[in-house]
Amino acid sequence: MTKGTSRGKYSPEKIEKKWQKIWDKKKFFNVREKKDKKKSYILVEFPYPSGDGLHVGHVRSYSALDAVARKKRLEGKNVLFPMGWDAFGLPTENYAIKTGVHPRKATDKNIATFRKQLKSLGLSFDWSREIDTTDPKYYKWTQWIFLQLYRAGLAYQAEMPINWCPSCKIGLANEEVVAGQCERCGAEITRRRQKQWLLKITAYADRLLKDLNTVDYPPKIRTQQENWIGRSEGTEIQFKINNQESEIRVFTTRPDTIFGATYLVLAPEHPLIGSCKSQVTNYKEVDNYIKKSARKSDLDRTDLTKEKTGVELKGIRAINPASGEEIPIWTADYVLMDYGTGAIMAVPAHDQRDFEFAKKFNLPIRIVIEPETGEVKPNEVFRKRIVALVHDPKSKKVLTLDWGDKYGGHLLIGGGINKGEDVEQAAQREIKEETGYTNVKLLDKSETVHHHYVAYNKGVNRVTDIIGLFFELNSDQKVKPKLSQEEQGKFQTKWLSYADAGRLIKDEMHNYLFRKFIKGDVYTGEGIVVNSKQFDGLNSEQFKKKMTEWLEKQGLGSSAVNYKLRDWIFSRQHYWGEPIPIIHCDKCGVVPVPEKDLPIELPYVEKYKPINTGESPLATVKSWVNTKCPICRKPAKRETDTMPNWAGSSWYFLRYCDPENSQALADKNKLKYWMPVDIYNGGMEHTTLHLLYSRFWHKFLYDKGFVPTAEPYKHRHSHGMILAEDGRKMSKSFGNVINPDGLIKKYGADSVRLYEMFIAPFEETTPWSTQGLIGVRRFLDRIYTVFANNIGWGLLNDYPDDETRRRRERIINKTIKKVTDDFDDFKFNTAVSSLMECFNERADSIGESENRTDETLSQRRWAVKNDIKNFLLLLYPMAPHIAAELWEKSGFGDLINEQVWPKYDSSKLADTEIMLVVQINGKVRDRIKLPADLDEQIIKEKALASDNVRRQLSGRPAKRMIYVKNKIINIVV
Ligand code: ANZ
Ligand code: ZN
Repeated sequence: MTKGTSRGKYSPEKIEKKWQKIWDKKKFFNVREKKDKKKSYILVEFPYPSGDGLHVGHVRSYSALDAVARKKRLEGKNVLFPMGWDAFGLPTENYAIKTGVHPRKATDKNIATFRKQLKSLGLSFDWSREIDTTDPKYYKWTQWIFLQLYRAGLAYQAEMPINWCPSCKIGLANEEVVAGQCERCGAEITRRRQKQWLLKITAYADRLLKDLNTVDYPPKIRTQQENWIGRSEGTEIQFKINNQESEIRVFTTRPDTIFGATYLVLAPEHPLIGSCKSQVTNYKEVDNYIKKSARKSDLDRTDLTKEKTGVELKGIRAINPASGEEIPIWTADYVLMDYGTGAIMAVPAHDQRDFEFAKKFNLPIRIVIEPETGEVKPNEVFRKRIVALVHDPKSKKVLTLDWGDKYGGHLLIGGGINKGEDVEQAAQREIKEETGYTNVKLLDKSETVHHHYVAYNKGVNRVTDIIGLFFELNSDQKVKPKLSQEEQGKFQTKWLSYADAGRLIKDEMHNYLFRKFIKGDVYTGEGIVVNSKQFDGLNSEQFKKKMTEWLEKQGLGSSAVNYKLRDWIFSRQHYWGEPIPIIHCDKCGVVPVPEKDLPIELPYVEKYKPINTGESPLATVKSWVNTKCPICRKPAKRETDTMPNWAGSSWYFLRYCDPENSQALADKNKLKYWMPVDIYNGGMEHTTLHLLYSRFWHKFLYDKGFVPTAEPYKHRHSHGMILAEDGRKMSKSFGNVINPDGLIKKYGADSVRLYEMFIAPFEETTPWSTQGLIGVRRFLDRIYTVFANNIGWGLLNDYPDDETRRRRERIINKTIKKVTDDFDDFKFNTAVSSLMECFNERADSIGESENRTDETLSQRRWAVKNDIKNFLLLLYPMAPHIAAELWEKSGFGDLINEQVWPKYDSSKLADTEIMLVVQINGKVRDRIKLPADLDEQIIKEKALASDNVRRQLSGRPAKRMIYVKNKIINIVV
């Protein structure tokens, strides 16, 4: 800035307060249903108001969605953009235990802090709709929904082995246990049986999966939901027990391996074990084993790295329905009771867990599937071949041939079988001919592998029966390799470490043999059926179908579907949660609280410490616990478990539609107007739990006619985390948490907001950089100064000439298009950079001569009213305060938030003119202005005709000319 021309400095501290007051006072962002206006419901996950206050990670999601909301309003939409507090939960309770401050008090204080912080960012929430999940007026309806679920049979009690955190003294859902530890405190989880409330989310598994087709979630989120639900199609098969009526049902996804089932395994909790007690001769041993495994968590039991354990049930045997063979029955804790039928047929040749178990206990292993690798191709020529793997046990290396990328990369040693040779001789010969090694010892042979491939050197499709042979190198003894004409120089012999070999041997068949011999992997894929009597030769797919049909006919089995999804453990033994509205009466049993008595409010408690009985602290409040049975009026007791912190957030988006309603969770017409949520943004960590839980509740409410849509959210987006400046996760313990308050004070809310949108692609995790924030602040400084000056000098109604108009209109229209599209695609960072480009568009690149650098003139590029209007409108959603201020200063009338989002004129987007850079031997010698998209021949002539070029060439002829369209021409002399 030249001194004296400054029309004022950018002071966000003044501007931001001013506009926040104006917006607040006029209630611009408060909405009501408007029949004639299209709605848009934009939702950000509401925060847990922790004692730490907001951090910059929260701000990322709020800023972005606020920008979307503001833009939608300018686009004429009636926008619902609400905020509230997900305020029940352990941290507050733990804080209360530590400090003695009542959770209610602590929560109110934390909410006040969060609210103040959010307001200082100037986020355009409809604050009249603020909700708090711990407010009895709110949780009355959370309890009400529970009662509806209970009536529908979807809430039930069961004695469950639960994950127990001995430090928090709380039962945890599986998803709250991370690698065997409590998600909150890190303590080692133990198991404990306890009566728990569960919600039957599994009843909705199929619909939760199918209806993913009706919503628009990013693929990553969709896949996570699908995997969590974990639909598995298979067959249930009955195995009769000899000399007995009873039978064992197993669930398998591989009925094609039934002839390889050499034993059965029951989960230790399987009821059949108890009912066969009298026949089991070693029952004591079995019983001991059952007791031991009851102490382990599912995670421990299914951990692939842990040594398998188990006990045979001696005295009883099962009959394989396909082979008629008698096989032993075991119990082992790698089989879980709550998946499938709690029993499996073990196929050690084709299942890794069964394989390890069988090896340990010396059970028979029978191969019934031969691998089929590669793709089946037409006109295949059949061959028999060998593949040899030579390993050096001393150096732990594998001998490979590197054929280069074109011919399959790293492979083991392969070759044909000559007349009169057996496979071992063929392999020995190939090893010698191709690598020269002569002193190797055979260790193992594989089953036949049916491999389909293209023999590149011959150009034919082949199907081969391959036998893999596993050799050990005895010594380095070597002769000169004897290569055929075709092999000469085509490959290099290489010794690879096991790790490299696993990675570099890409061919499916070679890689399988490597894993089989070196890692002890079994073949778990599908293939060709063998050792299965009349079914030999079928492929897995055909045999699966045939076997299932046959079993069905015999009444011995049927196809079945299982889900990984478990019912939702809904009880917590804690104080700071919604009381479960149930009364236990000695006479009437479990009695739901009558709806008219809701809410069941949390009583005031002096001590919050969970008690060692595993009960909630509420159990100690006698005056609350003791009540009357609603049916028989006799003394009864209240349920003392509370709901998990996922309860309140499972329906909050509905309450925002009608937050004050005391008659219903929300008015039906209001729900009809606002639902579904159009855009929902939240963290990736909520993809499987919160998102599934809330979809489940919503579907239930839909079935009961309480909500108008089958799905709650139309689009879902997820933002990446913001890490601390040191690249680590922000955490109190590292002391690296970045609080936005100081930054807002120092740099302004607009800078913080704009920076968080600019920081990286929205879904990417990225570290914070205060330097980056300062850069964005500078950008706003420059906008303010340039615009304020131009306003001061007087804005122009029109461009000085047609030439300038064309140029400026192109830039502005392009930017409108880019920002509009980027907002729709959640590409906020590139929206910001296109605004920066638009603002900075340098004089030379828009066709002004290079020496016109004087600031006053270049600043006058921003003198035309329309340009300024459009630019401010594009800036407004992301940096609303400064845009509002400059709008007002420009005297455009009304407020910027009452304007219409600019539209671009697509006829003005094309580059009509280019600045062609002319180089001679790579050095820039001239720039010439030309119409875009000229014929290459004309371009060449124009370039050679330039005065500068002619002078430089001084008669030398051009050898070649290289043209980069509309950009550069390089003359080579
Ligand atoms: C025989 C078999 C042969 C199996 C084979 C696999 C490979 P998904 O896909 O996850 O559904 N299984 C069944 N119930 C189980 C339980 N309660 N606890 C532990 N394992 C159980 O897995 C289904 C497979 O997991 C089933 O198919 C069964 O093993 C095992 F070559 O049966 B399979
Ligand atoms: Zn009663």
